[in-house]
Parts: sequence; structure tokens; C-alpha cells
Amino acid sequence: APLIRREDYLSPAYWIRQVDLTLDLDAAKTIVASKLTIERNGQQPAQPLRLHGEDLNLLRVLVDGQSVSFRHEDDMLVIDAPAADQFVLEIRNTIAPEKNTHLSGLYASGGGLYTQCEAEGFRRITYFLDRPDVMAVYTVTLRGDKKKYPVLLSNGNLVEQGELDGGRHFAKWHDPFPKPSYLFALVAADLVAREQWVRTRGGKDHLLQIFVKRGDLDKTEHAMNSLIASVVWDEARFNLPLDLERFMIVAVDDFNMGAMENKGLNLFNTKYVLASAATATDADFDGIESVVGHEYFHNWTGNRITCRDWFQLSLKEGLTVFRDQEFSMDMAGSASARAVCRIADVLRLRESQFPEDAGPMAHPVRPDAYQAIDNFYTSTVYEKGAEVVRMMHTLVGREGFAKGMSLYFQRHDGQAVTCDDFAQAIADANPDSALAVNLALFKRWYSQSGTPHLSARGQYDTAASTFTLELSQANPVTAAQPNKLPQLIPVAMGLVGRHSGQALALQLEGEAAPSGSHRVLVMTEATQRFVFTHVTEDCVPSLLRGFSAPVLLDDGLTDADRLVLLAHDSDPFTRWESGQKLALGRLLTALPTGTLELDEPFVHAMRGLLRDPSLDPAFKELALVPPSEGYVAEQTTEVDPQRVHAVRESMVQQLAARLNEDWAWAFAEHQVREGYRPVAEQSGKRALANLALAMLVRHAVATGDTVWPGRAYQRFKDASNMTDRLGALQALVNAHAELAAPALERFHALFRHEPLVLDKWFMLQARAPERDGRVFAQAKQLLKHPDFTLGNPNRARSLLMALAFFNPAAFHRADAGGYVFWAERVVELDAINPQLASRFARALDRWRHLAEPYRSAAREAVARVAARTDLSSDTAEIIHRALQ
Ligand code: BAL
Ligand code: ZN
Repeated sequence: APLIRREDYLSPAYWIRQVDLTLDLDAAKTIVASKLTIERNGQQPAQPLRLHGEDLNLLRVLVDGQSVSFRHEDDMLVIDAPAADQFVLEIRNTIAPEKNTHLSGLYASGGGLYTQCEAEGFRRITYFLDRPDVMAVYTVTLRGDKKKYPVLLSNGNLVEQGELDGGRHFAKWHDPFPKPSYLFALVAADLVAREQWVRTRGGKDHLLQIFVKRGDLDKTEHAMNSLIASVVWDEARFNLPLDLERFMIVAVDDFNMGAMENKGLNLFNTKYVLASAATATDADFDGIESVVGHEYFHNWTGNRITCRDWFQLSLKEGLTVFRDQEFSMDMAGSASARAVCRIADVLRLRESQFPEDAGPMAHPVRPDAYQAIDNFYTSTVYEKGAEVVRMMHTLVGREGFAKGMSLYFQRHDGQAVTCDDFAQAIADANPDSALAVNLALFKRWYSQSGTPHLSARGQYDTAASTFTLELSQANPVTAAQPNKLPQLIPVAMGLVGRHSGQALALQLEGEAAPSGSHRVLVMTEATQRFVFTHVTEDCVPSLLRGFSAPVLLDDGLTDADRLVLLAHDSDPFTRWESGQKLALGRLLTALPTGTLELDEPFVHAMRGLLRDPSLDPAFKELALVPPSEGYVAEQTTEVDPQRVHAVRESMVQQLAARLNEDWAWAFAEHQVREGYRPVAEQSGKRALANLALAMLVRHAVATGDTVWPGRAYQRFKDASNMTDRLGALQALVNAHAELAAPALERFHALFRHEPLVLDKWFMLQARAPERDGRVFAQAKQLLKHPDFTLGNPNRARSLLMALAFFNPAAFHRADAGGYVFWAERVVELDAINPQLASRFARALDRWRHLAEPYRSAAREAVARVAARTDLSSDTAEIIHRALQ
């Protein structure tokens, strides 16, 4: 497939203003009748009408009621230019939903029919100008068997429904908002709904509905609460009301993404809808709140204002991730709970986006070229894109950002626009801000790939009472971008007194008076120096507070400095980061020899953290888990995954042993006695208790003691909620305790009818810390389990992605077994579902980063896949980029 480039963008030769669709629904053969009102675009020279179409069976084409000549060129249907500037095009075609294993377009799942059209699925339903800048008003008539498909849904409002002959019925939907084809959706299935009316501030009543399979209704309360909270939040924080009479969510078992924001009819992976205390963990409940919010917020950022072309994907995704992160933080409540959310978001960014930005798939937040757009639903577009929006928020402030959002909607409501339009609106609403003054420089965040390296060196001058901070940035060479320019970096910071532990007043040279003890330095050059005056005490700089920019920071601090920050910093993010850096330093030092002996100051600091009565349990849990193997690997040039694993395991084992009594105390102290609620006060305690239990079982297994494994097994059996049950099971499995096997068996028996829980069962085994190749052997065995299938994306991910992305030591084997497994599965999956296959294929895109013998063996596996001539365009793009 050819490369599509951003610089080649042209507006379409025709606009489609109205779409009238009639679908005769049937899993084997659905008939699609499409009637399009089309207008020539005067901006473009006269030319044939070229429509996208994929896997369609064409029956008929009429222009203004007359048959016309047409031809197929590649995947396009080409119709010679009709004489009129406006005409009606009628197309009739058929599709076969039950054969659609790509899960893009119209497909069958569990007896029902569902759509997924973003990014290019609509062309798999009928011929169309399937691009986001073509926005039309849709009227959709669905017809189908009433028994099989009692529920018939599409976007907008239900305008008519009734009976048809032969046990069939119909429903007619009209969506008054012009929308691009990627936001089209339909559902035909046997479903039930939880319903709730809400009144928005304007006094209008709206119907909220969540559709699920019969039997799942009792697992929809949290999703409904999250939806109501989202409606309230968007109106309160951004003045953005619900614009629809009804807002529907439909849960489906087989789904490539987390969820999809189709106008008025969101389709969701069941994973982000269904939850009960018995089947879902605290993390699942949080995930539901965040994804329900995310899709709801897209109604304004994505649907009301959409993307001009797919290179602008971050316009809606970066902004909407930022909005869902803010929503989760506002819902979490306390400052400390907000900080925990922020740390989790940063962890996600650093574990997946930083490696992406350093590998062959590195691309700017606004990419310049792609082969398959599905490959660009990346953590760069989403998570780094959200960081770019967050930096704007930091630079203009909360009020300024809200003003910028208002201006953005004032200018662009109803349009398909670009990332430039968004940044311009935020800047124009805040003309005196550092963002507006340096807008061109700031926008390098959209155009340059790679994670900037920021280095900081500080010097205290006792005689002059000054602290001089020198900051410099380096922007690394990445794929396709050899020359990089400095970027605007907001550095939120403070100074912490080395002896007093106090936050010191900040006054820069030339300023008349200090302005508080926290500020944002704005870096615009390669190197800059900031001199703080009237600094009464030697101090430690606390830099990049709240992770104010997505950079790699070399802060030049010593262990002693970090211990000061760990004990006293008022910013919880930097405090957490100090602990992580203390651990990381030790892990990196130990890598060359492979042996690690924890020193007393470190153990003492960790004990101090664990026992500190002023800290939140959720924060302690995050602070006491050492950086992941993936993150440690990122800090080295030639990764030996086995070595990284050994060293990190040794650190965990020593923390388990040396803090044994402290873990026992923590476990006892953090029991939740009241009934289960998915709220931060409870979930923090459960998280810390689960970590403590895992440490206790680990140490017990290592020393041959059976008390804690026995207690863990008992807790596993008696648990009243999934968080505690899974925590106890994980403690046994991760420690390779003898009781792990019976516990796994029991868990499977208990939940064999709960698909989302079975996913956990597979994932937990695939992610267990490797020991003597047992975990890899078990993962291979699980492939043959009767409950395993590659056809369901959640199930496939729970085993394959868990192993290849989250268990480096099980996957990267000296005998190359993991790579053989990978190559076979990529090919197998690609024949079923290319989007899923190309995701999985990325597990080896950074083979160059590995040490021998892994590197050569991984390269060979990639080359073996590359040699195939039948790869999908999605997977081919990933594989060929990996070899470039
Ligand atoms: N738009 C695709 C799914 C999501 O990001 O919400
Ligand atoms: Zn999104």
C-alpha cells in the first residue's frame, strides 16, 4: 500500500450533504441501499467521483434515477463526472457481516450485529467518501428479524418504528448533526437497557441508556453513574452541555478498541461497561469511569468539532484524553488522590510512549505519513498528545484554558479542523501568555518526534545567597527526523531547604519580590540559566513537578538530595519520582554484574515511606513498587531482559525480606471493614494490603514458611470482592507458591461463565514473574485451553499482549522460543484480524535495542514474518518499519 502524506492533503472534489441509508439486516447477507445527496466542491477541478469501498458486492448505481457507467480502480468505485453540480447518487450493495472477522465495518458478535467505522470501516458497509472532512446528515432505516434483532439502533433520534411482514420489523433514525462517516453506527441485537433521565442546566431532559446482554444489567450501575457524572462534569468545567435527546451506550464482547464515540450511540468493549464487586477490580471500576467519560467528552471534542484529516487525530484524541484525565482527577477528590491519578498517567506514558518515541514507530503527535491509519492510534497520538494539551493548560492556567476552549468552539463548531486551529484558539484567548508569545516554538511538540532530554544542574552560593539553575535540552534524532530544534518546555519547580526541609521563597534575579514557593520556568532555548536570589539556605531543586513536560530528566541529583525530596517535597509527584530514582539508580548499577545488595539508607527510606502516617496508602503502594522491567530496560542501550529481570526480582525479594515486619503491619493496618465501594479511600487501602500480602507470600515461599501462603489462600477463598480475590491469587501465583495451582483451578471453576474474569485468569498467568521457563511453558499451554480463542480481541490480548509486552523475561528467551511463538501468532492473527495483529506485531519492533543473543534471534523472527507475501497492510507497515 502507498504512503499517505499530510502535505498532500486536498479538500474533496465532492461534498456529501445527506445520507439516506436502508439496511436489510442479516448476518449472512445484508443489503445496503444508500441514497446520497452530492454537491461538487467548487474549490477543486472537475473530475470523476471516486468512492472508497472494501469487501463490498455492488449491485446497482444510479445517478438522479438513471443508470450510469462506472468502473473499479484499486479499491475505488469511479463514476464519471455527472453534468449537474448537484445530484443524487443511489447505490445498492451487499455485505456479509458473519464473515467479517476484522471487526471493522458491520460484523456479527454473539448473535447480534454491530459496527465499528473509525477510522475507515464505513467503506466496508457501502461506497462512500470515507474521510472525516466530508460531513453529512444521516437518516437510517434498519430492517430485520424481530426475534433475532428486537433492538435496532442508530445515531440520533428514533423517528419511526413498526412491524413488517415475515416476523420482521423496522426502525428509522435521524441524526440532525452533520457528521463524518467514521461516527456512523448501528446495532441490531437482543439486548436490554438500564435507563436514566437527566436534566441539564438549561432545563432539558435527556434519556441515558446502557444496552447489554440479558443477564448483565446488574453490572451496569457503575457505568451509568460514570455517565451521569460525565454529563455534569463537562457542563460544570467547560460549559459543554449534552446536545442530544438521548445518549446510548451499547456493550459488545468482540471489539477492537476500548470504546467508540459514535454520535449519540457509543459502542463499548464490555470490559469498559460491566462491573460488579464480585467480578471487577478497583482498576476496572476506574477504567470504566475514565472510558465512559472519554467517549462522552468526544461528543464535543471530536464530534461537534472533528478532524480535517487523520493526521490531525490528536486534535480529538490528545484533547479528549486530557479531558478524561482531568475528569478522573476531579472525581478522585483530595489533592493526594489527584496526585495518585497523575502518577498512574505518567507511568502509562513512560512505559509505552517513551519506548515508541525511541523506536522505528516514532512519529510526531501530528504524524507526517502513514500507510495504515489504524497503526497510528498510538500512545504518542493519545498520551503524548494529552501531555501537549496539558502543557498548554499549565502555560495559560485553568481559567485561561477554559477561555481558549470557548473560543475554539465559537470559531469551529460544526467544522473539521486541524491541530493548528486548536493551538491558535488557546493562544488567541490568552494573548499575553508564554504560549501565545512562543506559539511557533511550542508547536514543535506537534511536529517533532522523540522525547526531549532535559538536563539540570544547580549550584548554591552561600556568600551570595543565590541558587543558580542551568537547564539544557537535547532533542534526539528519531526515525525520519534527523534535525531537531529546541522545544518550549514548562518546568514546574520549587526549592526545598536541605536542612529545614522547608519550601523556600522563589525570587529570580531582577525581580522585586519573591512570588511564592512554586513556579513554572519556561524554557525556550537549548540552554538557559535561572538565578534565584535571597536563598537563605542550601537547597535541593524539585524539578518537573507534576511531570510538567513529557521529557527525560537528568537532574544531576545525588542520593542525599533525593532523600531530602523523598522526605520533604510538597509536590507528591516529585516525591514519588525521587523514590523511583533511588531504586532505579541501584538497579542500573547492579546490571553489569547482575548482583544487587540493598543498602541500609535505601531500605530505611522505603520503611519510612511505608510507615509514614501522613501519606496516602495508594501513594505508598505506587512508591514502594520499583520501576518496571520495561522502564529499567529503557534506561540502558543494550538490553539483556534476563539480567534486568534478575536484578529487579532481587530488589523486590530483598524489600520483601528486610521489611517483613513492616509488610505484616501494613497488611493488618489496611483492611477495609465496610462494604465494597469503588472509591479512592477504599481502593488505596486494598492496593497497599495486596502489595503487602504479595511481599509476605514471596518472603515466605523463599524461606519455606507456609503461614502466609496459607493465609493468602484463605483470603482468596473468602474474599468478598474481586480486588482482594485477585490480589491474593496473584500473590500466590507470582511467588510460585504450591497453593497457586489449586487456587487457579478454583478461580477458573468459579468464573468460567464470566468472559471478562476469564481474561484476568489468562492474563495473570501470562504476566507472572518468570522462573526457569515455567511461565512461558504455561503460556504456550494456555493457547490450547478450550477457553482460549484468537477471535475475541480481549481474550487474545489477555494472553498474547500480556506475555509479549508485560513479561519481558518470559518472552525474551535465550532459546528464541518467545520469538518463534510471536512470529507464528502474528501470521495466524493477521489472517483473522489485521488491526489486532499489527498491535501484537509491535512487541518486537524494538529488536535493535536488545543485547545478543536476543537481538539476532528477534531480527530473524521479524524477517521471517516480513518474508510473507500475504500480510495485511496494517501488519506489513509495522514489520517493514521494524526492519528499516
Ligand atoms: N476514537 C476511537 C476510540 C477512542 O479514542 O475513543
Ligand atoms: Zn478517543
